[in-house]
Amino acid sequence: NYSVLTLGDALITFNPSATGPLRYVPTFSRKVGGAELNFAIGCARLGLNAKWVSRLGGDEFGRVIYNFARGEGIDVSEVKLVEGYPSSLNFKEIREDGSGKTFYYRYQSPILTMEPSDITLEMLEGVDLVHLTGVFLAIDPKNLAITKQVLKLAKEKNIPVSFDPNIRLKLWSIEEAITAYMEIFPYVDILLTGLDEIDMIMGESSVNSLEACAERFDISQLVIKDGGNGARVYTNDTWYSKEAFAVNPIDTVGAGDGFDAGYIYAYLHGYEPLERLEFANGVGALVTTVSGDNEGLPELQEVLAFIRNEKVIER
Ligand code: KDG
Repeated sequence: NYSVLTLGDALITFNPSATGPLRYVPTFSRKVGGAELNFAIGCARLGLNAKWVSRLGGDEFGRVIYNFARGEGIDVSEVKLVEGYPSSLNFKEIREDGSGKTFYYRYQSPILTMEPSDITLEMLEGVDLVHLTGVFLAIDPKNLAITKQVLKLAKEKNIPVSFDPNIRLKLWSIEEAITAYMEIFPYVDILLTGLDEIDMIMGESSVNSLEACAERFDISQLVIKDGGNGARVYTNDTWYSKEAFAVNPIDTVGAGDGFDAGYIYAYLHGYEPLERLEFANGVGALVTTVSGDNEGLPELQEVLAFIRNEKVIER
């Protein structure tokens, strides 16, 4: 079986009990979120081995996240609970079309206790792909050094790297983000980015500028996610595109992480470019049909049935 490793922060996510402005929502469901953790859960549900490197609060909420990740079958051997650092919180506002806003209460994330020296070659033993995202970078300037340590060791071991910029402008400015990405992109083999994000990073996302970006950084698969409009990939000097599946979204948060997990599963299993996009679109679409950042992440049979439009016996 294939193994992936990811590194990142997690939060307790409070999903609103009603749609509309948060100030009118009196109750919330306590859930778990975090872009890289969502990715790891997505991979594990599809049947990959997923190792998640993180630091959690040494409080009750930290234990909720730890137990949740463990329950999903994720390798948490590199996750530590840190006393004195409360877990970070994220309150979500959700609108009728499933889109939303994020309100972070994320001041002294436990992940700030991590150092580059915490990343070792042994951690990468047996790993077939490393996946990183810009959320971890956005949390603290020091996280660039940790990310680069992972990337250097991955290169040393010839492990392919996928990266999702996951721009979070509530955590840093676009200028800070671009400066960090320019240091990361040269290490990236598979870039999984939203169309709006690559637009912000490159200044424009014309076909020419995207191809130039892939060539400049030697990115072998430049994957562009465009939500309900589908996705495309530029690889081996060719563009492939696949339309999205039509669903009624109720909570779109986490769809991009699901897409990433689906794409990486399909890539590791040798799917062709169009099949990778179709599979990833399927995972992303299913995520949006369930409330929560990761509850809708499907198991393998579920995605296969969905993309083949097979009837599933429900009762
Ligand atoms: O991609 C989904 C994430 O945004 C969500 O789970 C919370 O990690 C998170 C963040 O910082 O936005």
